[in-house]
Amino acid sequence: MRKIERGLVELYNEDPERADELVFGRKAGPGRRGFLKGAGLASMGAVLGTTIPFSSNMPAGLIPAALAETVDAFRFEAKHPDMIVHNDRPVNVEAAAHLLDDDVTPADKHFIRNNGTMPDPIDKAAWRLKIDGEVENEMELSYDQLMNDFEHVTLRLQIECGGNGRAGFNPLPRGNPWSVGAIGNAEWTGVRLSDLLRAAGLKQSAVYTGHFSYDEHLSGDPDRPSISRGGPIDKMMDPHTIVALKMNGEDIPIEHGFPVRMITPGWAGSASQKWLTRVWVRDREHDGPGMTGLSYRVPRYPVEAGAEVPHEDMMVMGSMIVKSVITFPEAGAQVAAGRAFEVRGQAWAGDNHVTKMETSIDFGATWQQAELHAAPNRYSWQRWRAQITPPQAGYYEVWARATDDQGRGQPVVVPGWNPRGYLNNSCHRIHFTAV
Ligand SMILES: Nc1nc2c(c(=O)[nH]1)N[C@H]1C(S)=C(S)[C@@H](COP(=O)(O)O)O[C@H]1N2
Ligand SMILES: [Mo]
Repeated sequence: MRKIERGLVELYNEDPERADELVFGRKAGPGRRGFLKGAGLASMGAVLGTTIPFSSNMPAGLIPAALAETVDAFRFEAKHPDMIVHNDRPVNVEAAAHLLDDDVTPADKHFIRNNGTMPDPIDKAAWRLKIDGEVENEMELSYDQLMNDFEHVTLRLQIECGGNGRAGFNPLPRGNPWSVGAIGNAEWTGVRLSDLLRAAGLKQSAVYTGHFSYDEHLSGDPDRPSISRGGPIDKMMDPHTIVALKMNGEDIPIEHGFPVRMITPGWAGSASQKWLTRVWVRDREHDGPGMTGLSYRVPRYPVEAGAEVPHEDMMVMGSMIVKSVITFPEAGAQVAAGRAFEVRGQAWAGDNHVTKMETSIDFGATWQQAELHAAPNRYSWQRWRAQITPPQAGYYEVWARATDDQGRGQPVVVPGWNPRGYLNNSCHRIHFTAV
């Protein structure tokens, strides 16, 4: 277990004004910081090891990304050593941003989010998928039937936890304090859920699905599902919503849902049931664990940070929103002053796609357009690249901002607070030093 000193970060979280005063001295003007001098320069310099050329642009209260790094890490077998483990019961592991540099996320760099137990794998031959509820013909399908009787598709699909970015909210809502790495874009092979639902024959009354699985609730109560979410029938009939049998061409690893899981790409990851055993077609919004109260729901109207929101004013989340991550260089890189170097990453936008990518190295005063690649298929993330030249030696941050085809961009600051801390799509920032 590795611990990093984060006294200043704690201070910023608890009392940002005092922290700012300590580090930057008295404020230079409304919402602006002065140039680092005196004690501020000394304390920040000691932490960062250099100066901040654009410090006068730095919004007051903003924690330099170099200080906002993750604090604890211990290892989880089968995952890359740089993965960040938030919890071991249930298992919750996210990727450090630089691990997301592959266009296709390998299993050892894909985040894990469990709500219940990590189940023992069940035999493929014994496994069944039941499709029941508002259908003409209830079905029970074997693994072999899914392998042989239905058309297969192979797609790169993003799964992002609804709470990815939660760590940025203040006050911090309960739940895993995900940074930016609860996102993956593996290549999944399986059958379209729409083909299965058509084979079962949807009734007119079919409006929603409820998904079930064989992992157990942490209480050990076998009648209590760990999580059981679903989605509206039009999303479930989308040809990219699949019942997956393979991850990156191989059996799905147990932690990602062996032998069969759903992928509902672009929506909160919780709609992608792992260890799938049943799709219950319903005549109303599903009401399993994870569908009601504050879970995977957001207020119908903006609320102030820390507000208590009546459950009836909450609505189920749909698509995730536009977002991007800087995957290269790794935060803290050292580069040559005055010389261009490549910065790159991935961008995605839930049900939409990304149409513009920009970077800034002067705390958002100016933005440069980056090169943006098209997705190989809908619901895959998109690669972006930029050439960046730091004008002189010192401490810098790269900020990255994606905009989607609806014209919606990522906010620089953390967006609207909600009780469980979903949908934080604020710009990812990393620091680097030019020497
Ligand atoms: N059966 C089951 N499916 C589940 C979960 C779970 O706890 N149990 N967690 C969900 C959540 S909240 C997310 S974000 C995704 C994460 O998928 P991954 O662990 O393969 O990355 O799985 C979803 N499917
Ligand atoms: Mo999640």
